[in-house]
Amino acid sequence: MTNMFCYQCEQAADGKGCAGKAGVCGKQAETALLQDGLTGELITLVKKANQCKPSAHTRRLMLEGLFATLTNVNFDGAVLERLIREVHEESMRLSATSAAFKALDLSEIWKLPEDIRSLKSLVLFGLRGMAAYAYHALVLGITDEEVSAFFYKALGALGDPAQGMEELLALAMETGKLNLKVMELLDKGNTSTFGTPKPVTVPLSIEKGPFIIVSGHDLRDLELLLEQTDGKGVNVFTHCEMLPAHAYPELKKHPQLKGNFGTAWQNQQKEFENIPGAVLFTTNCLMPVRDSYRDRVFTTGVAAYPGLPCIGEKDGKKDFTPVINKALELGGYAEDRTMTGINGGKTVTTGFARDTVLGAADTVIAAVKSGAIRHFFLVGGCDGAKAGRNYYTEFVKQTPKDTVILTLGCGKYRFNDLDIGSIGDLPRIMDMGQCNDAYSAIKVAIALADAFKCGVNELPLTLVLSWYEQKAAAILLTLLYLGIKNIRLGPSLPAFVSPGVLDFLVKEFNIMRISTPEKDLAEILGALRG
Ligand code: FSO
Ligand code: SF4
Repeated sequence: MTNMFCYQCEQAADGKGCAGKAGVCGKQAETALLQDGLTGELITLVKKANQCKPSAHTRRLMLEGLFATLTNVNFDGAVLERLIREVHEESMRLSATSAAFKALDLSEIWKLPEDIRSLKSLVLFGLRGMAAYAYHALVLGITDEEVSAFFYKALGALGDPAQGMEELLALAMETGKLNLKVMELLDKGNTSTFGTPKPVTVPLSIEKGPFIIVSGHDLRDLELLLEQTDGKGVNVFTHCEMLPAHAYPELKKHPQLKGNFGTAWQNQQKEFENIPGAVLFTTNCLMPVRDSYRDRVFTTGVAAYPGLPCIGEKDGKKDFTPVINKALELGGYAEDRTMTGINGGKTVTTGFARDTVLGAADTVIAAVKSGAIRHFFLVGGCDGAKAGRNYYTEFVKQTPKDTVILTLGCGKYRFNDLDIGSIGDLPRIMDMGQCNDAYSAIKVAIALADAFKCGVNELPLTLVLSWYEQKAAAILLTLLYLGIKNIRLGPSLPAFVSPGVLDFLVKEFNIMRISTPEKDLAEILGALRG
């Protein structure tokens, strides 16, 4: 029997790890072992890359390889086998000798002493998340030598048995530092390609007629699809993390980009049931595909699922004709269809990125000084299936009227259709974008701290985060690198954080697990009064 072990995401079985034949996410043991094999090959590749000059091909393979091991991205054994072969060949090419070699066996890392294993896992998962962002920047033509060199160094350290606690803790912080740089590069790529995001109200209803739903994070893929659907009578709707696309002028200019379909990723199997439209997954979070909609789902980029067509790339171009034809064949709904968010709202807003919020900085600062705004909460991160995630809905509902909620990532679907009013001209819920737009939130926090002449930790701001997969691990490392304290994290703490490492995080950063909305709000706002 083939046995797997994986504990990289928040769904890890029993809060410990998925073992045996399949994971909670639907990943089969064979796939998990291929992902481990691919990671071992990548660690071996960077050893060679650290000894000689890697090429642009080495970098692309490394990013694709890491991205393909992220939760809910790639379930396709054939694609993983191809990647393993390509990485091995690249290692051979970079080798000084032509002698055959065996790649690192990742299970060696799982056998290490608890705290070392925990820190190596934290760095590995952070690197996987960071690779996803670096890949999105790469497809927009943006790369950075310092970032590539860090990937090689950090992956190399994972395969080095001499690395101790001190070195690995420093490496974890450096991962946070470099992830900040990657998010900055991606922000630059997104804004220089698609324009500066502007606040926008997005309908949740679906208009009659043929349609395509685009999910995932890759704005470039959405742009290509929009260009190819111009004038074809096919509407395009965003799904999950693609929602912020509506705020970018270069994407919004396409009139067929109509609205947003459904809620967060974990509801897709229910929401896509018998859907009369085509679905395109550009990245995570892709769930095992059910028969009732299997024939209308496509993937592209690093996302893959056995049996689903994956739209490939040739000379920087992608041909989405099969997706468009499928939408035309299915025909869509016969009548406009009214749909709502999880709280019954018919629209959501997005596009409150750094330029918009900082553009209103004078108003914000005056509102804080006058007491009109008492506190900011950054309630963001990932959504997921656990019932405990209802915490975030209740938390937002219970926040006092003189507080503002900044949000990002797919966790916002728990509350982004709520109408909780505004403070003057400022809406009380402001969606800053996708999870990588944590960069925008960091810029805003730093600018506010400058304006108030204090540190970020002294601002009337509390971070209440939800995590699911490895991009959240990368962002958390960035926040810790920036010295941000008192983060509340939920719905549970990562299985890969050992008691020893947790002890360090609590002592250094006072990181804490969410409790109940009532208790946490009382503590946060009570501490302000005290
Ligand atoms: Fe969500 Fe999935 Fe964006 Fe993640 S759709 S969970 S952190 O992939 O990346 O927020
Ligand atoms: Fe389990 Fe998450 Fe790993 Fe899937 S990615 S096997 S749910 S720990």
